Amino acid sequence: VPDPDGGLLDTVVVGAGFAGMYALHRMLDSGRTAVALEAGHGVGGVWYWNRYPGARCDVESVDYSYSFDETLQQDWVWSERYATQPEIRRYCEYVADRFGLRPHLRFGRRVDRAHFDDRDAVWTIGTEDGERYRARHVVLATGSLSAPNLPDLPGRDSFEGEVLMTAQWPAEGVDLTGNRVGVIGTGSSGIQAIPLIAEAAESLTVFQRSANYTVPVLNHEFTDDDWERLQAGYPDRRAASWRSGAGSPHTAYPKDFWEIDEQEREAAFAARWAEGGVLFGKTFDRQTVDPEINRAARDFAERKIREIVRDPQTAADLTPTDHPIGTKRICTDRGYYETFNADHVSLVNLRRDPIVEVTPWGVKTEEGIHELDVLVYATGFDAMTGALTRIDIVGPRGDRLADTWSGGPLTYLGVGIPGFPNLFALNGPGSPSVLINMVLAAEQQVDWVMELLDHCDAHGHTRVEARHDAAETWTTHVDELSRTTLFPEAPSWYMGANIEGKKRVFMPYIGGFKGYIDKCAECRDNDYAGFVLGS
Ligand code: NA7
Repeated sequence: VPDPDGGLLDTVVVGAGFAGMYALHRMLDSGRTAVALEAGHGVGGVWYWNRYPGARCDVESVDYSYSFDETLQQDWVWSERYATQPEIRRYCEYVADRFGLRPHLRFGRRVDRAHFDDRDAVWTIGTEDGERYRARHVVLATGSLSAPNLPDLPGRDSFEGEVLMTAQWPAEGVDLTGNRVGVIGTGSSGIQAIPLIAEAAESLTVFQRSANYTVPVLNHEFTDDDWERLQAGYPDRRAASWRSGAGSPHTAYPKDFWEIDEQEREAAFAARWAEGGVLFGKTFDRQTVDPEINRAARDFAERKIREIVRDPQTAADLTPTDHPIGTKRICTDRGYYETFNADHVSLVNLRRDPIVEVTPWGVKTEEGIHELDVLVYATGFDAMTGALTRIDIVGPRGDRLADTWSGGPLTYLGVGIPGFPNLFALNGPGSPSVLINMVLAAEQQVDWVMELLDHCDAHGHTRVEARHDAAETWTTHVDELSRTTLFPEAPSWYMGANIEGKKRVFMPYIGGFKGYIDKCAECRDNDYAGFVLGS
């Protein structure tokens, strides 16, 4: 068995995105031996792969960045309010260099198995190329939106033109000039890419299964003055973020929706819309809880669609019908609705005119044939669990993670998984992850896992495993909390609804970042009740 690191490691980290890099940094910093195995040929995780035109984070750059090192925070200068994929990737590369991670990063390694040997309490982690690593602990920093979903459309592989996926866009870019392009999928990725694809292509056909709400991103470059103000404000901004519900310093309109009149509500929505970005989805407290507040927000957003899109049928088709606003991740755009006013852009509403098959020449729907040179799949991810269950993870009693989760994921605090000792998921199902700023979420979880490992070492425990009953209780709590909101009404990827055959359960913890931090602290302060510590 080739063991490139020649011995037993303290920890193998799977993935070198934001979470994996921070986990590796903390492990090394505390004197543990560790490597991070990464499928990509560079760091960044989703920001390594998602190179489609227009790819940009919908959380502001000054929030979607590490907070653990004040000098890093002061030294790195973000150029825009919302950073593009290339800039985020450059940031990740910079962090890898600055913290000396490179000697411990192994690129081009896609982990496909992790088996626990009960006799010596060691994990053997394998890559697709047949390498084997042995470690006491495994940290799964595999990402919540990293396992791409390529739908199994009839005739899919017969298409003779170029096939692209937003989640695996070619590094060298693609020149779409003069091409007839089709895009399937209108989530965040499709909505960011479509205006730019339309600019380049001879014609663009958008195949939409569900319309989504999108808000203009209103990005801008930072001036020197902006940056000076932002840098000075970092301590307060971060402090507010750590106390917040979503890991960023923003708050809802200061007054209750029901205490103000129609005019003030309208002004509040208009002000949020004018600020740009996803926060429109949280203009008022309880907007994703109270159906009437939600309806008011929807009415405002839907009026915007009708104001922009000239063709009434297209405007109606672009209006979401299947979910309260904000219960699917709200999208942000630059000129998305305007794109549909161009003569060379057309929208196919798949609910009225479904895809029959993909043919060598394009896409056949019930009402016609759409001839294409390029077909782009912006069809999302097997969210939250996909990256974990695609790895053959087997615990000491022979349990396979993918099987034990077939009825829905079971975790304690999103981090510990019963049946799988010494293995930790970061931003896993049952943690707030995709509902909040995932960079701070990753920092918090890594710090918490490090404390747990240090506690085990200090007390001579060589095994730590989430208790089954604690995981059941936590997972039920996660589910019950979601039911106090409108989120379960949406057929979203939060619910697993975008993947055929996937159990529909609301996967992220919706009790907010601060609420989650408190739950984790409570567990620690109770001597990690909820985990079995032993040897
Ligand atoms: P999303 O938000 O899951 O969007 C995927 C889109 O692809 C969505 O419109 C889907 O429609 C559509 N889709 C998926 N499968 C099909 C099939 N079989 N036929 C037609 N259309 C399909 O993924 P994104 O990459 O855009 O964004 C993911 C997150 O990344 C985003 O929220 C940000 O937080 C970052 P559906 O809505 O399922 O009907």
